[in-house]
Amino acid sequence: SAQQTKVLQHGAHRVGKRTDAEMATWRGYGLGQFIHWGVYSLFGGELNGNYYNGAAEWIRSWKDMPHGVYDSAYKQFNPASFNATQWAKMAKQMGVRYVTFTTKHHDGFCLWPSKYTDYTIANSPYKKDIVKQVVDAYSKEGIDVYLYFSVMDWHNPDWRYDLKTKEDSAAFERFKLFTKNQLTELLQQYPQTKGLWFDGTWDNSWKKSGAFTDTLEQYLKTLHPGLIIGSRFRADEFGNRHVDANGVLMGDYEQGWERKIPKTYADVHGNDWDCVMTIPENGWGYQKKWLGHWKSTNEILEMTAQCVSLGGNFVLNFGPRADGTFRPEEVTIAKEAGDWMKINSAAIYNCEYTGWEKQDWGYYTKKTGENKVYMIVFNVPVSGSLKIKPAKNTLVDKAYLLTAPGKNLSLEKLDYGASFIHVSSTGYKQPFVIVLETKEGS
Ligand code: FHN
Repeated sequence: SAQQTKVLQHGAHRVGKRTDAEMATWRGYGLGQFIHWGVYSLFGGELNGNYYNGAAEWIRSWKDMPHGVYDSAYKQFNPASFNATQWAKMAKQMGVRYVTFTTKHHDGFCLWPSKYTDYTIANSPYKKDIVKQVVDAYSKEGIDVYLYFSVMDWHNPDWRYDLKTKEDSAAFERFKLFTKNQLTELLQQYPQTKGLWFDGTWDNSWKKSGAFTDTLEQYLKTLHPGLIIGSRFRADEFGNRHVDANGVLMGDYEQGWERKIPKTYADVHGNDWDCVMTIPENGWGYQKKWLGHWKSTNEILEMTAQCVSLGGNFVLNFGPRADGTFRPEEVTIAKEAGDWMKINSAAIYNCEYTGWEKQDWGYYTKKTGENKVYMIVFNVPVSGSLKIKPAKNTLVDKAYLLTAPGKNLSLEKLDYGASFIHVSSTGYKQPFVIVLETKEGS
């Protein structure tokens, strides 16, 4: 059927994935860390003994929160126990390969000494540049750094949700320049930055600025070749976000997978993508009380495996306390996930979608550029028989536990191109990995 294609000036400028080395690195990360830290961490979702039931980093917008109280709280932001090197070492031990750090969340407070506003870390009792410490410490550990930046800014008087009057437009012109200046400043001050992670870009004011957002994205990429920017940044000239009026992704990867994971490969439309996830049900900044379910390490590992099996990365959020320390639950998860990754990361790093039919025991991943498929096994059936059914023209040559190379597992052939691998049916506390060496053939 004939497809209606609109001629767009500010739609996608590329169809399909980026093919450069920077993006290949991004694609291979597998596991990442997100950190939400700022003035909201001082409250931890609480004010005078009452708990806000929204996400803790949104507490400024709670009806019970006087703006004056929130907006002067930075005068108490003095993270005596903050040690960026310790943060980076914890992340390294966990096995994450990139971090996304909040330079400025919706409240507008800047964790770097921006010269375009006074509402920054430089004017807190702490004074020192936090973004620089994070960028330096993580880069030193070999973890790539991405800067989270909220365009929506509750502190800047020129921010507008919509442009309804001339006055709105004039204010928003100033706001756009402010945004461009801050982004330029970040890239110039922290040249190790690999990408920008945008947020707070959903309001009409921004959606009506398609030409500006497009030009700004191109400018940032010229300033910083290789820079990675997801689909949350800009809008086309019709105000479409993520995908343009022709349904083509705008941005280097799909950024819509927040607290949700695609179920099938068809859901990702051939795009690069990552999933950002909270440990509690919702809430990114520090929350004194985690209400409801919070995820176990095995659930987190399963989400990681699921994302990688569908060609994406999994990014787990941490919300440090205002003093710069992590709550014990997060420390434990980082440690346990890291212990698992130490043994099994071969099945997570530089892996991609296999195209093999999913089976109930877990997830397949494939080492990019190699004839190696991993089975990350979460659910062993009571029979102990794990079914595998390779994609067309693929045969399994050998199977062995990742922890016992050289000790081949026997493959029982079934008559429809499938096989069984028989394992013990009980006794597992954690997922395990079986390596399949494959070759062409049928
Ligand atoms: O409103 C924010 C929220 O506080 C948090 O930063 C998340 C992280 O992906 N992004 C926004 C909601 O989409």
